Amino acid sequence: MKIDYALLNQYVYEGKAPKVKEMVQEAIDAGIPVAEILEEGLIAGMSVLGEDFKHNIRYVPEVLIAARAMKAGQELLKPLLATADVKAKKKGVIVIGTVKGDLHDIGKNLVTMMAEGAGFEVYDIGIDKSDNDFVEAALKYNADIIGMSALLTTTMPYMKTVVERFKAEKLDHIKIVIGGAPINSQYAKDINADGFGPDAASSVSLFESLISAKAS
Ligand code: B1M
Repeated sequence: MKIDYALLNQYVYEGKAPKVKEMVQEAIDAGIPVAEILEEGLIAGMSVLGEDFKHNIRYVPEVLIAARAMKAGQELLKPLLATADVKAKKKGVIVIGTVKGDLHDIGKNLVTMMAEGAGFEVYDIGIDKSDNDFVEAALKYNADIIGMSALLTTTMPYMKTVVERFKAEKLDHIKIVIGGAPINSQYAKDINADGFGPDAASSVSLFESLISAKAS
């Protein structure tokens, strides 16, 4: 069976949650790989909307409705990423959140889903999180890795505050990985983070290499 990704992209764009759910379920039933449905069906639709949002062709309410539709699709994919065999032995503990002042959570949720699917124990602390929130959660869950997300150029500097707080608390054994549309690897270096995740799949590979480096 062939999935009409252009149509699924259109449904995400238009925020038609029931249609998105229906098509994602069809794709799942047809045995399409989950990563493909995510990338080509959901993320691609949201990217087009992002461009139109940027050029004032679409506005916040429309983006919110699309985000809801995208989440409806993600919910169906989530259990498939957390398969039984990867659950058996956890690879490591990750605490993830979106930084203070920032309410964007779609990318963070994708990273969470993929990391859980790859066998990590992930604690998603949500959006608008302070350095205190990250430190408290890291200690509470005995984290190996902190994942931070920021989508705004105005909130990305807060990542530095969190990195510095971890250094001040002498929590250097906890690795810090950052991601989000305005972030790049140079910025991660500049603020002394341990890595940059350009997308969900690469973030998971990075988590794996940080855990193996820690173990060796
Ligand atoms: Co906002 N917004 N938004 N928004 N929004 C952007 C980010 C923007 C680029 C749009 C634009 O102008 N083109 C722009 C930022 C401009 C800038 O800072 N330079 C913007 C703006 C301006 C705003 C507001 C200020 C708008 C306003 O109110 N005037 C406002 C701010 C609110 C706030 O946060 N305080 C706002 C609000 C919103 C909504 C609430 C309407 C909604 C968010 C809904 C939600 O998240 N629940 C929204 C959305 C949806 C977007 C766009 C359209 C899409 C973001 C998204 O979900 N992308 C976005 C435009 C765009 O990015 N094209 C935009 C899909 C997602 C899968 O990608 O998040 O990049 P992304 O995640 C990727 C990677 O970056 C990486 O992996 C993910 C999966 O591959 N990654 C990580 C992300 N986090 C990671 C963490 C990691 C590792 C990897 O940790 C280890």
